[in-house]
Amino acid sequence: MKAPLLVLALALTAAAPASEQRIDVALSNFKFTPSTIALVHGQRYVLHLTSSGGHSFAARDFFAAAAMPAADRAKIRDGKVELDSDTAVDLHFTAPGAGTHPIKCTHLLHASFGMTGKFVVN
Ligand SMILES: [Cu+2]
Repeated sequence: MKAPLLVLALALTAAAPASEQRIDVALSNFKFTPSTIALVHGQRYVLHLTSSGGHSFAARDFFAAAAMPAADRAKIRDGKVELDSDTAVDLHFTAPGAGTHPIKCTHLLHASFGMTGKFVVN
């Protein structure tokens, strides 16, 4: 009687909706940790941004391509999210099609000091 149970378990696994995955990214002088964010097309995520020091998370192309609830899209201004020191912002989204999208901090000289990153969607 084990085989029917196994089939049932596999069927339930396949039918389960994709759950939201959390990604933590820390902004600090002068880097994103991690700097490469790997995503899977169609997967739902919540991006949890935290900052020590004032920084921005600018990813205009990615934000334009990703599906996102209006409440979270409202946190984005001119392609970026601004974070004061010791603050956090959550962004829920569904990963867009495969591709690479740049991330940078737009504060003066921060990107030239190395504060850049990328989304890589597969
Ligand atoms: Cu910065």
